Amino acid sequence: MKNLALLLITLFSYYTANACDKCVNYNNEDFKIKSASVKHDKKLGVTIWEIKVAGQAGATTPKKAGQLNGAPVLGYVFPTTLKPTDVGFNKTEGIVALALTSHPDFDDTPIWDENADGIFDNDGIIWHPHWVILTEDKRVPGGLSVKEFKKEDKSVILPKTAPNMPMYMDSPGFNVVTEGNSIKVIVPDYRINNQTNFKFDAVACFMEVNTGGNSTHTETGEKPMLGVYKVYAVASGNLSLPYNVK
Ligand SMILES: [Ca+2]
Ligand SMILES: [Ca+2]
Repeated sequence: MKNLALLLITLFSYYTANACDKCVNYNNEDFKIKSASVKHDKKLGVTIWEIKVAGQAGATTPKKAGQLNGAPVLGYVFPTTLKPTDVGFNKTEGIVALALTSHPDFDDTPIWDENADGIFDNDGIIWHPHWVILTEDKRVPGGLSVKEFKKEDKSVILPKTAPNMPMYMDSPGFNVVTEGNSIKVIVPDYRINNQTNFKFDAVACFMEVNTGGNSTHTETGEKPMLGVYKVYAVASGNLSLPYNVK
């Protein structure tokens, strides 16, 4: 835990010192975090994760890039002290985060139809959750990326709800609700191994997809497949994951 906190503080110092030109467009009150909470509702057997912002939560979504390479992704992200195995991954190094994202250029929830129109591959812009494993990554200004693996790596375990992509990312399909200054996600207890005593933080950030020219991306390429390019706000101010489930 101490090592994780140190890593996060180092990363925080790193990414505040770097800039990203196009992410400036989204740096508004909708990503200015005022508070974050995770509440356990024992009667319903769920945790309710919430971020409150100064503006309208979820009202700002990315402008289409028109292609997958360079596609923008906006996120309200909860880094946690949960273990990768608590959310259905194999044991691996990194920070388990629940990321609420919007990205109009692509759909990565093939088994969910979040806008309920009968079409399963057109929901990318609708705010939806992902479990991700974040690792330090100096190739991007935000200093973090979603952990990738080689397609042939047989030791990798992904949840059954994960899209078919070579990175530690799941599309768990939890309900996301935006209302005024609040964005919430509802997580059934059994989907987090009944853990209700973890710590967390909240981050608003800009991410970007990199598939390389002609989809030549490799996990050790010039840029990560999904990297953090700009952090707009951190609830704790220093990414120390100080908050407890209430
Ligand atoms: Ca979908
Ligand atoms: Ca749909």
